[in-house]
Amino acid sequence: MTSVWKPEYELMDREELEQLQLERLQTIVHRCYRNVAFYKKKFDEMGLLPEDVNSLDDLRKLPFTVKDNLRDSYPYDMFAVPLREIVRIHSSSGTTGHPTVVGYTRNDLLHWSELCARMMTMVGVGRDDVIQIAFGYGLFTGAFGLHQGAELIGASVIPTSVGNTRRQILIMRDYKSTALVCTPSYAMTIVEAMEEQGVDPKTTDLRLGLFGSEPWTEKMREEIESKLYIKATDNYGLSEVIGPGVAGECPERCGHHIAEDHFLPEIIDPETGAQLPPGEEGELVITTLTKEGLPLIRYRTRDITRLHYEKCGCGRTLARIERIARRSDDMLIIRGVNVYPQQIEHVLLNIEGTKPHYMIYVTREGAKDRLEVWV
Ligand code: DLL
Repeated sequence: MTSVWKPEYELMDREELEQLQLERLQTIVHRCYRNVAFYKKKFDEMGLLPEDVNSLDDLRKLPFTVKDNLRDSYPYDMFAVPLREIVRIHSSSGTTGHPTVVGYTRNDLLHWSELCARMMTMVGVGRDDVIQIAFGYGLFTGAFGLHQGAELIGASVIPTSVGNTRRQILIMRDYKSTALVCTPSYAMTIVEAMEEQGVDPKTTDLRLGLFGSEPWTEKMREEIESKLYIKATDNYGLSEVIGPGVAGECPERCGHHIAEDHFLPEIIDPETGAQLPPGEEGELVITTLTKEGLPLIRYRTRDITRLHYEKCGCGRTLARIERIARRSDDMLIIRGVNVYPQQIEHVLLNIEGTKPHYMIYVTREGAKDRLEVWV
């Protein structure tokens, strides 16, 4: 059993957790209604008041939020605090045109670091680890989130960022990295490069992989584990909600514990929007319970999964989501980069001589996705 970062939350009695969730939900609903014009308008149209939320079941009454709402509020209109309260801005690709902009207050950053530390502790990261972060540092949330979490734990962080695979391998060997943080497909790229260069992975100190940001399979996990001689773990998150740190695997490997004290999860039928009972497959919807900069009510992630509430063998009481295998929209994740077909269409429409009839072919060469556009 690995250690638990915050037992008072991760092992919380469900009744107590639900009380905390309700109090936080009521606060967040008030914050959204008072400070975000989008929510005020939605609530008014639906004849709802923040006071109408008196139980967790009342969540059903509340409106959904979708990615387009964020896009239409570009860049800052969904922020619930004045810009001077925001200390960090990240963004991710939107469907067309505008990207989605996310802002963090100082408290949001503290929570985010805590959540990443929690998730990393869950797979066994400790202060003696040397963490090589091979996610791109920039607008993407992956690198910064896990970087902050690792520092909070007290591990040594090497921010190599993504790319320059030869240098990654050199650093991994010479700086004695014990954990690798990146997309599973980039881990496979590193494996292939090691094979090409005749580097024996056994000669590194690597023991752990923390992978996420794109779907991958058990088969790929087995391959990475056997070729790199590490334990490969999966973690899940999305920028709109906070970034990495939303949910992560424990050593039991029976799903990802979702940080329910910060995120209230639901599963809905993507067609009708109706809430589905635990264990049924549907779209994951998340309400943020503590966020100040960009609080979201019933955000539709478009990720398809199931929710389980049975107590886990690791002792954590937090609900688990199953590994994400697909989405309810047409977003593709190509080598960790989110791509919408509409974005490709948008580019084509602006190229003289092309017609907006096109085919997108996605193939795999080894572990690398390859996207071709036929026009
Ligand atoms: O990918 C956040 C993240 C960074 C998660 C690093 C884990 C590690 P976005 O770029 O906004 O944020 O993409 C979010 O990626 O809605 C899922 O469709 C997909 N996704 C993220 N993690 C996983 C995973 C980051 N472990 C979108 N398995 C999400 C499958 C994942 N899909």
